[in-house]
Amino acid sequence: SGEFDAEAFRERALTSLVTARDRTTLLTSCVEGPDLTAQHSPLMSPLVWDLAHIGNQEELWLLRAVAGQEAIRPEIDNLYDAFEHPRAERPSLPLLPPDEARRYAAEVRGRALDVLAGTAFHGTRLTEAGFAFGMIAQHEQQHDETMLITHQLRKGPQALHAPDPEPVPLFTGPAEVLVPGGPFTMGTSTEPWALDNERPAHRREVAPFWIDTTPVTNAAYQAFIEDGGYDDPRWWTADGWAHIRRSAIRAPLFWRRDGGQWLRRRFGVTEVVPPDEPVLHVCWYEADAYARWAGRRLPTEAEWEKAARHDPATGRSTRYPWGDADPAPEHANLGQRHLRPAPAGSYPEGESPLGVRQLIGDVWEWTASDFLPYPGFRAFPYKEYSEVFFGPEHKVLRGGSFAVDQVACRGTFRNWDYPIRRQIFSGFRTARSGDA
Ligand code: AVJ
Ligand code: FE
Repeated sequence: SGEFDAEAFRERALTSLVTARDRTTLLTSCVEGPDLTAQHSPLMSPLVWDLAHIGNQEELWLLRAVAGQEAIRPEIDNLYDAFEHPRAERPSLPLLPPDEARRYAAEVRGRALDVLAGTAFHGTRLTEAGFAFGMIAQHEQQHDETMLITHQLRKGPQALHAPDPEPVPLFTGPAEVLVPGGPFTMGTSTEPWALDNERPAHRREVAPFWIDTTPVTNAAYQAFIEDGGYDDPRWWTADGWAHIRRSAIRAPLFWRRDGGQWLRRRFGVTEVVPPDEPVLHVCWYEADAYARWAGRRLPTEAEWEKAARHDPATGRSTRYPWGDADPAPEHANLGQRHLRPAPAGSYPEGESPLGVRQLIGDVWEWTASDFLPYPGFRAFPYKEYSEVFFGPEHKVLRGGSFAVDQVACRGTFRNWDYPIRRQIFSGFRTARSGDA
């Protein structure tokens, strides 16, 4: 029946908020105070900024916007407004010290849970289906991924621990899969916690194309390096070539050549680059150049989503490649369960009807597309979530990484960043046009 189950949404909201806070607590308690207040990279905020910003956004959207409460500490709003202060500037602000930031976030959370218990979900657009609670759980998880990036950039001994993904036999399936041409439904109008930029659902015509069955591996990427890929302007766009020359980029971020092999630093540990793992920490320019070198190209965003959601048997778009069920551990590498992507070819139960693997989880996948609104887009609940980022300066990433929680991951979910960025957990797969 179409009846609204408020208890189910309350339960889902509560679980999502608790899961996010457990992760935030881990990420902000596994290092000492000085590591929380220091800036580990000009690209990132001090961890203690993320912590109080998480609390402040929750105060704005749940306590004030939904419940109409007065500000707890109105004087700190400006400090934690991401648009007031660029990341590079944040360490010089009079930020709440770690213990105060923790107390503030905890006080907001206590009140938010009271609001959740008393909310009728079929009210305004913000409370419909618990949207504001889902938005805030996603926001916290997105900052948890940001904080994990800060941990990766931090110098010093290992602070985080997690088991490695299960080893799998070397993937020997077909290297690419044909996605037939024709229209499919892109985006969503029914996913209750989908963000403004994923809406509305609309039909998209996509010509037939082939797409890699798995993300591009470190071994494949090393072949590009060994073939002189970083020294050959033929593979690079003009902007990409200028950028890698200026920045002296010759390998993915965190890689280092040692005699005959490539090493990389990963969360404070140096290891030999694993050949069968999806390549990580490449920028859009590197992904684009690799694809050209391979005689291929990056998939467009619409192609990526069709490969991930189109079910040729029904003509319907599913929520995930494996169907409509919420992600489970056998489907995908999500939620910081592991601190690395799983080997290419993992998670056969997560593959799409056409047999494409690891679209969700492991590594964010760069697409060829600029971040643009869908036809009928409406900014909600604020222009600064997506609208101010639309345009050719941001490229879309899809699918989520091992550092993405399931609450912030769907077949329709869109991420974006500058084409030079590679501290993020970014990889890619390639495509080619045609049906032959
Ligand atoms: C969607 C990951 C690009 O981190 O800048 C966090 C998410 N928005 N706080 C970002 C976000 C507001 C956003 N990304
Ligand atoms: Fe934020």
